[in-house]
Amino acid sequence: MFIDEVKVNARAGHGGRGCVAFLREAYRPKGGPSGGNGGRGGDVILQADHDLNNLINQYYVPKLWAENGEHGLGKGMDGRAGKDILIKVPCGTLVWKVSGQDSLPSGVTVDETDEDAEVAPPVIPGAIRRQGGEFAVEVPLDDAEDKPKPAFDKSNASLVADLTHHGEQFILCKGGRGGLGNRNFATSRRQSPQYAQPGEPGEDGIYLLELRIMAEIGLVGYPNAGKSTLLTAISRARPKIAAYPFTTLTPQVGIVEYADMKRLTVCDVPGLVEGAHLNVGLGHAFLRHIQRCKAIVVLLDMAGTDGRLPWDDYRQLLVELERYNPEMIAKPRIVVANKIDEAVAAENLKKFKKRVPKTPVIQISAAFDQGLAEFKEKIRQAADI
Ligand SMILES: Nc1nc2c(ncn2[C@@H]2O[C@H](COP(=O)(O)OP(=O)(O)OP(=O)(O)O)[C@@H](O)[C@H]2O)c(=O)[nH]1
Ligand SMILES: [Mg+2]
Repeated sequence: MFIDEVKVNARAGHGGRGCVAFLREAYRPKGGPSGGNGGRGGDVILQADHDLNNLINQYYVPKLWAENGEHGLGKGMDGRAGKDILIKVPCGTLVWKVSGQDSLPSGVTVDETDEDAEVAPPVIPGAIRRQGGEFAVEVPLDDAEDKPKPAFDKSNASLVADLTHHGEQFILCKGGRGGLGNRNFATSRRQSPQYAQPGEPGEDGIYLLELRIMAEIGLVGYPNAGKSTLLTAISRARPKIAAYPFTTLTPQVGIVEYADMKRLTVCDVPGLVEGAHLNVGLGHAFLRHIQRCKAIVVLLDMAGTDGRLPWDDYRQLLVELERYNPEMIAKPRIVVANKIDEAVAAENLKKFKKRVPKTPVIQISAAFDQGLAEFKEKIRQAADI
């Protein structure tokens, strides 16, 4: 399953609360305040990883909760910090924060039992009042049925991060600080402070993770134009190839290698059809993956195998790209005539050149390895590597 959009519920760990305790030992009947500090809550960290190609892990585990810090203890023992959680996401993941939706649903019951407390804290100006277990909230996981649905509405979401490079990290939610124990509040005038700080709550929220594949060249064309055949011919990618439309159902990335060790990533997206910008066919859902490409290859079936005319295809493809995002049309574009091995292709190409005179066309046969060297050079120039 290819998942490129997912809604997650992230929550950093809460800080542990500080402890109120007094040391009592043999020969030290008044050992002074000894409450340890609470540990900090764990962070939720996202990290881009080039070994991943979609967000399937987050689809199955949308709850990204880090550990809470432990509470401080007597005898000056500090609580252990909560463990961070590191979530690996594919390179090209955008992170949107959904406003107005808290990860803590309303009506959450707060755990009031406070068995660890040694002394109930009085109100002291300057110290944060300990509020029972206000931050020690265990929130029930959302309904199992409530699985992330594709095509999320981003109108009330703001972009907070874009993880493009392998290893790049982003702290999605910062853990809360641990509270200070009462030993920190001892002064010469108040030698037995009866209070300690609560831990701070960790950040939380609902986020949308959206993958936009990081490829340098995007291949677009009608179904059956030969996109997957072309990708197979120029790279080691092995997408399925077949003589029926919508063979390719998910974006496929191939790496084209050159003699001087340079590499170029090419992304084959499912075929576009008229109305793709309105989500007809599979188009809309996958056009986002070529949004970041440096150049776009428009692949035309010059033999008109499916009964369409190449110049109509070309015009329609440009319309779809422009309607989806006008920036797509401003990118460098390479027009490629495929299936040139077929008899009717030469005639169609002549007509195409008449109808679209100013556009240079590269002629190839992806299946029979014609014109591929020139094509590889052209995409390299377009990507400027
Ligand atoms: N004669 C000829 N046939 C080709 C050529 N390139 C591809 N084909 C055939 O065209 C058909 C479709 O090829 P695909 O590579 O699956 O096309 P696609 O554009 O990836 O199609 P979708 O994944 O459905 O969008 C297959 O039967 C290929 O064998 C070519 O250069 N010449
Ligand atoms: Mg294909």
